[in-house]
Amino acid sequence: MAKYRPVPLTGYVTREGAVMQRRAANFYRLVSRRRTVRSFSARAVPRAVIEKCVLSAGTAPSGANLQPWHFAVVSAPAVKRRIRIAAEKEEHEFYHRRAPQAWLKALEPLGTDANKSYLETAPYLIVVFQRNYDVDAAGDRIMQYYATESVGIAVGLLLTALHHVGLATLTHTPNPMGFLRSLLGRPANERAVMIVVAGYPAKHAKVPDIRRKELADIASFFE
Ligand code: IYR
Repeated sequence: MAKYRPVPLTGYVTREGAVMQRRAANFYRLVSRRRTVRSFSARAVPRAVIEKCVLSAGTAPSGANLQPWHFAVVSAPAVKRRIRIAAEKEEHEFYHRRAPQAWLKALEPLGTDANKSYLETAPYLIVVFQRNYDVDAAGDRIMQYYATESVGIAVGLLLTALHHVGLATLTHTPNPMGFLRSLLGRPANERAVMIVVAGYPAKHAKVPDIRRKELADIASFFE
């Protein structure tokens, strides 16, 4: 095991008072404009932008810093098409057979259905994989810690980064999504957890009329 050899904290910027207040307000304004979008434009997005956003996701904290994620970035039309076909097959089963009535009722205000044409229209599908164990040189398994939480944080950063650069996003979770590992040739120790769809929104994109909870509904303060 590697020994603890600390280095000085660099890159930290001290901010106080009004500056901190203003930055908090500005950041909230930025992220509160993020909406999940389900109709995308085919307009191209530079790969370099996506690369930086993926790097941003990779800055997430992770259990024992094992960084248990992999991002399969798909822009090839033929691969997007295969993902769409496989996802729609699962979604059709979900909407017409598997989903309990209560789940369908909960989804009603979002207007979702089994049609996943955006999986082909959007320029980028970022398929997020979670590594459930690692394999060392001797072929022995290395345990991962808090992989689910770590990958969740990374996806949060990915969405925030993509939103920040001016791209619309959608977190899509085909159910089940085992097909993604074989389709993308990922190893057996990885499991697909999400497809992050990214691109410009369609010109007249519509979104559901949703509200976010108030501070008092999501936080309690012990002072
Ligand atoms: N995976 C399906 C269903 C779906 C489930 C939830 I929970 C959502 O918030 C949205 C959709 C689909 O993509 O349509």
